[in-house]
Amino acid sequence: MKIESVSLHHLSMPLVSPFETSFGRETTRQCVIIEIHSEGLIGWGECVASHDPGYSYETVGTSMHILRDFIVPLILGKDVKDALDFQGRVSGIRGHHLAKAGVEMALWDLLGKRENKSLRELFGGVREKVEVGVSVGIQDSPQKLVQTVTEYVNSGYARVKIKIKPGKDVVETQSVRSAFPSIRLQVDANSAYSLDDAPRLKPLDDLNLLLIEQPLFEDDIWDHHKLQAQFQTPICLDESIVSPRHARYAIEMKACKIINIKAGRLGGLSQGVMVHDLCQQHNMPVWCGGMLETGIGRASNLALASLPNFTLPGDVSASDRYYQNDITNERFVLNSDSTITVPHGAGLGVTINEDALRAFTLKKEKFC
Ligand code: OSB
Ligand code: MG
Repeated sequence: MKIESVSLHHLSMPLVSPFETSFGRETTRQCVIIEIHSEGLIGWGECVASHDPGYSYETVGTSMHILRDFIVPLILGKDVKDALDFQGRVSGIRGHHLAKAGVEMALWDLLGKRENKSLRELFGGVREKVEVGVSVGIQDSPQKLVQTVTEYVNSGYARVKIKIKPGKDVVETQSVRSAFPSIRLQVDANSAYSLDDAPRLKPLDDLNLLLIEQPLFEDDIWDHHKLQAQFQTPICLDESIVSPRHARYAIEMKACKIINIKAGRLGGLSQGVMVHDLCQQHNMPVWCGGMLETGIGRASNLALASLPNFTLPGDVSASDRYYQNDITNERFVLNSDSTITVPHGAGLGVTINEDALRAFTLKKEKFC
């Protein structure tokens, strides 16, 4: 596919409610939307870097820089065959996976549109709808948390993830568990603890949780092994798994029992498929994480989550959990069985609301 132009749209979108994690609170979400023109088709991708370097060292600022100054020159005017061809071209750029993944997504959208196949078909996905849950941010009090969870449960989510941090963990999780004795419940610490905190976190092990996500530092696969040895509840890694290699390390070290797959963190959807396949070979379940995506990234997450080893519900909630107005014309809704239907149109299977895109754009840069 000859790459004729690349546009970078830096967006800021208001969230329907603030989202607080152990690393901070967001009321608007920023991201970079990537638009690639090739052979009469337009491909769209989403770079999930946010404004601050809290989840990842990458930000919208660093990703605009890496995209503009390094990635775009490697593909503009070139014939990029597929995702692996793209990965080869950008292999000299160390890190910056969120930036790379945004472009790879747009290339997949183009490939699908050219071959008139959905991403699900291109990946070999087996499901037409995928089980999903909701990720609930840190709340002011356990009472407020239970109230918020109740609203999501009432709207049909059958799996709940709550964000925790030191001082807002055991009591909060116990409150949700007593209010909902049998709901599928999990927690996410976003690297807020160290191994010394293990005794304090131990009561979580009695709450019948599906998993405890990323309790320790991003670069601490070995300490996660030590923590997993002390817990019955599966440890799940998110931030630590930045490549298929890291997935192998975690499997070999027994650092976790479950992996959260995010194409952005791994550097592209192709890498997400590779981690899926590796985990499947090792009987390790995976699920699809989320980054508060727009309809573009959400469509790609659903396609990925249709692969067979995504056996746990994903953090891919309905559009109305995030945005009153989205940049895709399609909105994703929760089915009555706590699933969301995987798009079936060519490529990502979504169309862009150009007015909304323009309204949320802080800055646009076009290269041709
Ligand atoms: O750790 O899973 C995470 C959002 C932003 C950054 C990191 C994470 C999250 C979420 C939200 O948990 C998941 C979603 O998109 O609903
Ligand atoms: Mg996480």
